[in-house]
Amino acid sequence: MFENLTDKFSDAFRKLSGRGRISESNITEAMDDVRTALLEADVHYEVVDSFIAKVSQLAMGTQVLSSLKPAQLMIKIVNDELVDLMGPVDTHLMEVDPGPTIVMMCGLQGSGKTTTCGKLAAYLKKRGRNTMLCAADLQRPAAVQQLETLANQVKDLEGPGQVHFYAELDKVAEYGKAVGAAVTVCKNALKAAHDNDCQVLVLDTAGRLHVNDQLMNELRQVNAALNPHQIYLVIDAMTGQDAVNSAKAFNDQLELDGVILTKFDSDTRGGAALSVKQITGAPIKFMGVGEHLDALEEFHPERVASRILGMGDVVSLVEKAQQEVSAEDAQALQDKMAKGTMTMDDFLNQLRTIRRMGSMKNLMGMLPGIGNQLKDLDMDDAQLDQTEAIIKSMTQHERREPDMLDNSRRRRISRGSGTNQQEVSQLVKGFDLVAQMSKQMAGMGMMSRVKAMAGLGNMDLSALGTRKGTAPQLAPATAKGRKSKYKQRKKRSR
Ligand SMILES: Nc1nc2c(ncn2[C@@H]2O[C@H](COP(=O)(O)OP(=O)(O)O)[C@@H](O)[C@H]2O)c(=O)[nH]1
Ligand SMILES: [Mg+2]
Repeated sequence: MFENLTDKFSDAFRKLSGRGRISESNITEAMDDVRTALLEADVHYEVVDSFIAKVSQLAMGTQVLSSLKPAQLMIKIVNDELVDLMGPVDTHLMEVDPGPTIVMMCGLQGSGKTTTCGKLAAYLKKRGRNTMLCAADLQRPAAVQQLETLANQVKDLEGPGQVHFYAELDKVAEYGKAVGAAVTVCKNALKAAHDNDCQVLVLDTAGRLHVNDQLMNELRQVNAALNPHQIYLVIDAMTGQDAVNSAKAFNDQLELDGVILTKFDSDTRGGAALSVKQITGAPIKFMGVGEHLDALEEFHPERVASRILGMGDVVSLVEKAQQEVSAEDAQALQDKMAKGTMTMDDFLNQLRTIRRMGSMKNLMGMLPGIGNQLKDLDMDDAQLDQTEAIIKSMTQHERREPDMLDNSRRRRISRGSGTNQQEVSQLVKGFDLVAQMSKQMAGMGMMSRVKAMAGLGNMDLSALGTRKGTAPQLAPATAKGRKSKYKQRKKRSR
């Protein structure tokens, strides 16, 4: 499913991935690729045009979170717009009281109407609804029998609801001669639905290979006579733009309430899924993912977008990064890092952020601030609590200027935090290390930063976790050196 589209999108984003920032020219280039990918997936050209325009505009206007990579940001923007294009989620099946809710299924021949009627009855049975299935496709006796077979299969499924079947086989012979045979059957089915206490009546109407007047006349008659609460169009997801064009024709005649996309399990290019909402305005309600009765899923645009892009992890990472670290916070921290005025409190906040992001930390390379340096750090909650306890035992002054932490202060802090002096020292070492690196990196351009980062992977930052026996590999400043640095700084600030 969507394989081609997924590949093409990856190519487009890969081209962006070498770029340091989002610029007008690389957006245009990437969007050309995205446009081609969508057209090849048989997405309706009007949909493609508006999609590209929207994504470009958003990309130009988006502030790049300091070290988020352009490709990652573009993936997020494209993802959100795909969701927007297909969404919002609307699996609500309008139910009226008193029932039954009349659901009319329509669509071209072979799109999957009859199968979907059976699936819908199974879906409703599980949810405790009584459903009447009405065979309103009178073109062939086999069509009636197909629905009956399905109804019998649904009866055997688990679930508190009941399933009933209504048909008038003799009307098949009348079909095409007498006008309104289908209308009569549907009206009688409604009575039967009342009599059998059904909450839902599903009408399986006739289809044609192509939209034609005869078909539309018949559907209009049923619509006028029964006034269904919901009219669903069943579309074969494999048929791309053709399906969308016929969807437009159905919608003009019937005012669709929803769309059901079938054959999502097969190798669909995606065109129908991406176009139909915008072209008809009707929400996609369900998708069929197989021939069996249980192969009906509620349609969730974000899941489908994620399948199309195949990059769900990047999307959720960018979301988390945007959530956890606001652009201003990141800028403020970067300024502090550049000036070498990062405090123990800033440090603790970053550790907390990373902890919240949990398993995402392997992707932390793009987190603004010092997340980069801490990404290889494996710190569990207990270690983090200990680190916090140590920092909380420091005075505000000490947190701002850890250089002043001589032996007697360290002793006091270790007693206050219930740790030993060595653990306090290790934390200070770790802090020094990160502060040094941060200061160096804050002065670098994007490219040198990336290079410096590559070297960081080998560095042992375990000292930060204050686990015994893991010394940092970069030689920390000696206590003496630190003291004199502190004095120097004091002198400067006077
Ligand atoms: N793989 C797959 N096949 C489906 C799905 N829905 C329907 N079909 C198949 O499509 C064919 C036509 O379905 P049918 O319900 O008879 O279409 P109708 O003419 O619109 O009533 C049948 O062979 C179904 O088994 C689906 O979601 N996935
Ligand atoms: Mg059928």
